[in-house]
Amino acid sequence: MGLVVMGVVNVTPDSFSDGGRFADTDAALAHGRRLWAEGADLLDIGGESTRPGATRPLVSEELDRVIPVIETLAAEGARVSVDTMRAEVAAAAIAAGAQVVNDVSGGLADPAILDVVAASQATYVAMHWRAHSDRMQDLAVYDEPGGVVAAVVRELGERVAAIRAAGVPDERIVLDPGLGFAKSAEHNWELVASLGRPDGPGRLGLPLLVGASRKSFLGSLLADADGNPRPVTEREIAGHALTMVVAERGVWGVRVHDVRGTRDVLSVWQRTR
Ligand code: PMM
Repeated sequence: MGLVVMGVVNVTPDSFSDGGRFADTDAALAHGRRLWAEGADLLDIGGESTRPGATRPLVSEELDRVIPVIETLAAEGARVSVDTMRAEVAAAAIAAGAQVVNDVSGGLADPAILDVVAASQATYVAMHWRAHSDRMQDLAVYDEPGGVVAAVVRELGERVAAIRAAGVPDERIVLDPGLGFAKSAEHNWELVASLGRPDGPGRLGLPLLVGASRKSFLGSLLADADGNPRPVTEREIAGHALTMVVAERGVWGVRVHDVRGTRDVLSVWQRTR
């Protein structure tokens, strides 16, 4: 298989990127079906917004949001991942047909999630993360030698040790540098630059997923002359350019909102190889 395209289906009333338009089950299903038809390899269903400053939903709210969507899309033949930090939600999602658990906390928020994954056949995506959204930007400090790249590799390496210790085999582990999570725009660009480099996260020897789509570091890159960031709905082309770059640098997959555009980019990329 070529590079994996993970299409984002946020079932949250407060997601920064889609304004909560897919907040109800039917709308989320319609969105998921569309992304699947456009060629997503994986639909990433999430019920907790990780927007900086967001407050957490109750477990019951998160379950109510994601489980009916996962159940239906999986029954229709889509390959589904659940975007959750909670063991209870991961277990219910796997039972409902999810084949991938995408944990932005890499097992730090709820360590029992690693046991749930180990006891299943699910693939586990472990993202670099330092704290929940209400205080993550306070922790965007990387003073150690080697800066953000060395810190992310070291901290992801610690997560890998914990994931392996829980009994998840390497064939089922994917790592993610966590662009935008406890990171400044500069930190994100440094991490992107390190992909494919011997000191980058690839050095951990596991496949990498990158989620850059619509994030604010793209908005600030494209700011207007007065310094106003490019609005979230107008960052798609920049995101596609980044997909091309990270594809060239050997990542396993990308997590994107615009599946159709991403497929176009990858068609061009693959045709040039
Ligand atoms: N970003 C968000 C949510 N989940 N999961 C992974 N693995 N990597 C990411 O970069 C990531 C994620 C936040 O973005 P959104 O609100 O647009 O979904």
